[in-house]
Amino acid sequence: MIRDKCEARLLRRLEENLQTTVVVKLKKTPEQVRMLSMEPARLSMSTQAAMNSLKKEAMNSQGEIREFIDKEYRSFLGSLRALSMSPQREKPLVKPLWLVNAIGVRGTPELIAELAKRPDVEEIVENQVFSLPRRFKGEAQGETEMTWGLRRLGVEDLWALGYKGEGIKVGHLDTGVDADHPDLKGKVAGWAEFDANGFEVPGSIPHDTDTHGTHTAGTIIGGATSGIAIGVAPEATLYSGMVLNGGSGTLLQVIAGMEWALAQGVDVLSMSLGGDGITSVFDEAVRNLAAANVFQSYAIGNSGPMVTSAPGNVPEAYSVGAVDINDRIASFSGGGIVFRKQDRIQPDGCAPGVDILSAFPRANGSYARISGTSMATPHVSGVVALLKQAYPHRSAVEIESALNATALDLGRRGDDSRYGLGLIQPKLALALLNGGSSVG
Ligand SMILES: [Ca+2]
Repeated sequence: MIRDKCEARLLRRLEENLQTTVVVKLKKTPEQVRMLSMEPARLSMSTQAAMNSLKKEAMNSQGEIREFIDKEYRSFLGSLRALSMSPQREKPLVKPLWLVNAIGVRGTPELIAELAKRPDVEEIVENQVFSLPRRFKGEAQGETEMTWGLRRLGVEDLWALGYKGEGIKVGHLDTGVDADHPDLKGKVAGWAEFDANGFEVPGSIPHDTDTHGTHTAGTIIGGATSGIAIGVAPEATLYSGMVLNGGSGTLLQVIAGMEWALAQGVDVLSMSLGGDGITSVFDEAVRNLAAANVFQSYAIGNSGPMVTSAPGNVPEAYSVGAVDINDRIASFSGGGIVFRKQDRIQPDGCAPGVDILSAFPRANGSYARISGTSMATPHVSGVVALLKQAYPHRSAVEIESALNATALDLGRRGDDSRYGLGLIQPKLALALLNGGSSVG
């Protein structure tokens, strides 16, 4: 039984007889099956309704297994008492999730084996660690007034129409953020830090445990105090969750951050993170965020052609590849076909991601120029914030369709595994959302 439900890597760990943190996925309830069988566009659920439904389903279906874990530990303590011994193992740690119907459990191999036997358990996976994708030092591009990325996307045309992101909430899960950076000050409206087991750290205040989060935040909401505008949506507000402590984070940490972002009511979620290959727990999380009408822009990864990273490669996310100032795809930019049903070619599209100037924590020099699909992703997130401000009643699916229909085809003709549908063209997407012509 345990072999059917656990990955090989996790089984090896359990054989080493170590306390392990795992994510236990429960079988879907009939309501969850119904939600998953519908196209996100047709669910037309409000964010609040989607959240309430997810929480209710999780609460109703997780009671028994949580009781089982408690009982198992109580009986362990009881047997020790009978032998007059003191406990030599900790109480199992349980982190209930609701964005996916799963619980995080830190426990002994025996407990995990018992959980695998339960009929309500679908799968048990390791609390996988994600590390930041490789980053590449960038070269100067001789910009004035704004970064080449903002210029290439023509964001000034949208700004001129009054769309700078006002009233739009962007979720940002990363290494943290230097919220007092002069280009970010006053724009970080929400902050939370999560530990490796997915619990929120009480009393945490905004800080960057690396430099990556401040850089990606700068591309979304950064201002122009240096004389060069760095952010696509400088009037949007950022909800920043620290899920990569010093550059790496766990599956539970990231899922907890995704739950938190949804609870903040974000319109867009930007994640410049991921792990190469497929992580099944992300499928349900991404799907449910889509059902709650959140636009998800996620990096496709920096491992080059034929490799994609999760959660960017989940069909309901908008996965982003990186191009340079000459519209050439970066050699590191990922893509390919993920072999699952309803899969399409990855990435979905691309955005400026090479030699990108943005904010760095003040302690690290305030500005830096780096390259990666991590840098392309926040460009898309910022653009979606502008489009959402212009057309607040357009759904995440409609906005994605507009980006897809107006993308500038690059590379091989048509959709391809390097550029996806091509470079996003915000002004044309705006016109399409308005019902205007997409030809420009
Ligand atoms: Ca193409």
